Amino acid sequence: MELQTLGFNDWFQQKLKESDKSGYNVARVTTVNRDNYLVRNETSEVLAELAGKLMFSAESSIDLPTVGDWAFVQYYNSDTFAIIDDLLPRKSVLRRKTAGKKVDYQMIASNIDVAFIMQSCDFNFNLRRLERYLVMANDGNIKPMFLLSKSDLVSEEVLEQIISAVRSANINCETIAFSNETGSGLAQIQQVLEAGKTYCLLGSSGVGKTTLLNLLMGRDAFETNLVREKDGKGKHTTTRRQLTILDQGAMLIDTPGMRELGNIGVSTGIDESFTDIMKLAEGCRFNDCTHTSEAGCTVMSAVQNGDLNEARYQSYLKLRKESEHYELSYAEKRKKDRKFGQFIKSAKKQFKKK
Ligand SMILES: Nc1nc2c(ncn2[C@@H]2O[C@H](COP(=O)(O)OP(=O)(O)OP(=O)(O)O)[C@@H](O)[C@H]2O)c(=O)[nH]1
Ligand SMILES: [Mg+2]
Ligand SMILES: [Zn+2]
Repeated sequence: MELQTLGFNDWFQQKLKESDKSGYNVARVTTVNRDNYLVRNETSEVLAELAGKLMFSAESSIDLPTVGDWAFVQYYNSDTFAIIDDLLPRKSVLRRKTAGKKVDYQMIASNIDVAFIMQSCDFNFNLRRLERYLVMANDGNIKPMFLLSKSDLVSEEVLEQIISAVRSANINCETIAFSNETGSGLAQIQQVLEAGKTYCLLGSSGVGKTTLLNLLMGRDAFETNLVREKDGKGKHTTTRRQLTILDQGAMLIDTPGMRELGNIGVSTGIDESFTDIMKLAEGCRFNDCTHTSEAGCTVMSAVQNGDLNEARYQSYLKLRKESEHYELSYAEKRKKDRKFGQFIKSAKKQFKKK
């Protein structure tokens, strides 16, 4: 096996050249556990730990390894154990705002080519949530695809209704309806998967992410679980992020279901996810039109005459407002962190002088 088969391409090769770490080995982070990692290179997958330097220099959890990262490592004990010294730059990231009020990001995965956003046809289908995931993928520079799982649970009519609801919401990302149960649509998913590319499964708990992974692997390698009948909610069966290499060479990252994708804290990605609105906005009288109160706003007139769905318009405004608010708070936080860093530095200097 070569590093290329694990997704190491010209982009990373260039970053490697530009770095001053030519003496190091390079390996891909395939599993993130609570206290350690698994990293994989051409020959093997081994347990790895963080170098102290990396651990202590990390300002936030986004500076630490996440699944999919390429890392500079040193091997020990006849190559059975590794220390992660540093990370190569990330080509793409999936990240979300941390839960609660804290202003920070939580990494989901990195160096992803395609994000499979999965919703099940029964209780889970929700356009507004889909829009949030799309913004997250676009923000991270990742191609999104929509997977509608459990198509066996609804009639053909209902399935058609769901798909046309996606279309009429102007969401134009590729959509595949499938069933792990009957196998319908699986061939379409298999056709999408390319050797050497990395795919990430995203979606609520219980929608069937791990079941799909097991099917694609051809065996029950990972645990899945029944969902509660009452509300169709899963119980978070998958608890860690893990990169699996399929026999045909594509890499698939399974993630624990996200209970909720609240404020996603993006800085970009909204315009790409609302191209219909961007297109309408070209006709607005003012270049800096906010589409909320201005005269000659073609976006608002499209809502009025029914060309643009009101709920989609509201969803756009809401995501934009959240994102602006979050960007401000994040910039503020980084400023404070830096100030604190400077304070510690000068305190240390003072201390040394004495
Ligand atoms: N009817 C039906 N059930 C399915 C399908 N896919 C998965 N299931 C069932 O849904 C339940 C949850 O599946 P999982 O694969 O564990 O779901 P998950 O998305 O990995 O959930 P988390 O790991 O908690 O995020 C299991 O009981 C599966 O058997 C499907 O296509 N049709
Ligand atoms: Mg799972
Ligand atoms: Zn406007």
